[in-house]
Amino acid sequence: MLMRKVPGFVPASPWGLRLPQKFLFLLFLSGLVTLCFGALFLLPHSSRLKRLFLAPRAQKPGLELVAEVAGHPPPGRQEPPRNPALGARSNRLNPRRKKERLRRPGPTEQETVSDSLPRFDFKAFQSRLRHPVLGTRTESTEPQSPVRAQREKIKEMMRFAWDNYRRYAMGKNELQPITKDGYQGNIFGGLSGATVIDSLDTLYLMGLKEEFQEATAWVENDFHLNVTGEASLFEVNIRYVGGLLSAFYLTGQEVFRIKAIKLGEKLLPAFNTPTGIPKSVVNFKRERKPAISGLKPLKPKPKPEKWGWATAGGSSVLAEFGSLHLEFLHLTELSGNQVFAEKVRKIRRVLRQIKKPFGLYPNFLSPVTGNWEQHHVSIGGLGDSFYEYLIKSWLMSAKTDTEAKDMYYKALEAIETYLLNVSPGGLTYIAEWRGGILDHKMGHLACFSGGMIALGAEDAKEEKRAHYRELAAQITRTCHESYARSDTRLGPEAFWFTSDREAVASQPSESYYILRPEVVESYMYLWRQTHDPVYREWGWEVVTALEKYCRTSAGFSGIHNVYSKVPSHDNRQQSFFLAETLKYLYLLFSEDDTLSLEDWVFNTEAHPLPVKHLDGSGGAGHPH
Ligand code: DMJ
Repeated sequence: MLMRKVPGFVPASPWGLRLPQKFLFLLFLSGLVTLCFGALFLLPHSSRLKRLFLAPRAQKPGLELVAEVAGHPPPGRQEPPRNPALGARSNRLNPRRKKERLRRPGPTEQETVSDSLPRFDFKAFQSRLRHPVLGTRTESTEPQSPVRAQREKIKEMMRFAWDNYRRYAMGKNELQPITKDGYQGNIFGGLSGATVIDSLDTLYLMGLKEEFQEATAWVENDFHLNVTGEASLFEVNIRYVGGLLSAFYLTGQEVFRIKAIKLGEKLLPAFNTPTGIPKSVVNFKRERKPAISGLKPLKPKPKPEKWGWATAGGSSVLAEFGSLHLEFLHLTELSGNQVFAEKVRKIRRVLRQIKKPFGLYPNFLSPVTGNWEQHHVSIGGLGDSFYEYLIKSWLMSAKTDTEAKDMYYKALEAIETYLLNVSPGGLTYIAEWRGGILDHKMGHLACFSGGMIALGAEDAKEEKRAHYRELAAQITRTCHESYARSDTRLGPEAFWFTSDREAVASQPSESYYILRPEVVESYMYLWRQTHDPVYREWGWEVVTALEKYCRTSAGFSGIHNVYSKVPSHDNRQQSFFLAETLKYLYLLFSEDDTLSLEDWVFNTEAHPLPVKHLDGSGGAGHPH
């Protein structure tokens, strides 16, 4: 209202309102504001106005962030696609992106999910370790020693393998070094970045700090779990879950713990079988979007279970369902959720109770009936890591899991009785058993057993210890022979013992080498047990051969024929080359207290998992 100035009249305010009028006006105004603000809550969830005025913190916190941990960025946060070849490094170096992240309102995904997890006392865990994680060696106390130079060479190989992966295939599962691109494959159910996750602990161990940070940044920003597809339970467990668990135990960074647990949860549907023996394949389903209320994600409707897969070759494989124990116990340890431990205890119960032919464990079991499906026994592929996980469960439990120990030594005795042989040329080998008939061959995969038997020798009955040490050495020597008898000094996928050949492949289809670790794995354990220099010599032969035949201009590749000096590359840099082969080689040339076997067991993908020391008498101080 405009008041004309009248002489003698003193206005009540600059606007000419009297006090009661002013009061009434303010009352009306505040009523109007309250009404408008309240109306925002009635708008649909997707309304732009609502998103503009109600910051995420004002909404039910956390849900979209939980969804993000589970694998997909929530709407509105998607960033423009980046050059996949630049991947995490570009994240790390892009300060704008960093700023954006810092500006994000509300809690970070880590905080949100951590809130629902019990606290893990990482310092207390570290204090229980007997040795500093990376040992007491420092480069300055070991100047220019030949062994240091060898270690440095292996570190250079790791850097080269990583750099090329990062350059040509960042975020893909593996590098194809000849075509210089990425390989995705279909065994991981749509998960990506197997090489990143498999490399984390090796990068950390070797002190490749910048590369480790790149890998970590990728896990934080780009490792999404909300994928669909059929995955191998075993492969996802040993590579992804194992890799994340190790990365957590080495660094204490919550992102690894959270993603390991989330991924572990995605594996649980595989266990929905009548026996509790998991299926080999787990079907990852995309998590449904939160309901309109934004409060709770919709539960997928349960589908009636069909057991068609069980009758159509749907057996579960001993090495697969028998190699979950270590990781699943740690998932329970880190999450406080007993479900993981219960699943593997159930498997153990079935295996303990089932009748075993001659004390042997066949490789195939029906998850529906709980019966063995075929009487094929092997310490190589299909059986291998089941035996490994028995002895390592004993060790990881700080020698309290006597059930695992008993099962291990009994199984080993049966293997010795029925499968062990010595060739006319004096080579000790473990054959394969088909319903009582022996195949006199060993797979490359079976060569891990030298290391396993060495590891288990120390806790055997007194009268058996020396025998197991010798057996471990003999098997490892045989595996070395399979390398020494090839033109490339690399070993074939399988080798035979017949009247006319020993420790060589019998046909081209088994003459390939795909950068596998098992032979150098055994060298590492035998070195730690005996300090016999021959294991370092043999390990160095492998380094030389890898450089000569497997190194290409853009990474390392497997070769089709170890009996040809002209390499024909298979165009794959397997993720286990970075996880295992290079790690075991590096450890072979390191001190014994680097990832000491008193503190760590290696899962079957060489990811170190800590021994559960029961007391607090660790002298590790502040591990590296
Ligand atoms: C790895 O994934 C693991 O070592 C597994 O136990 C067997 N196969 C490969 C390496 O050869």
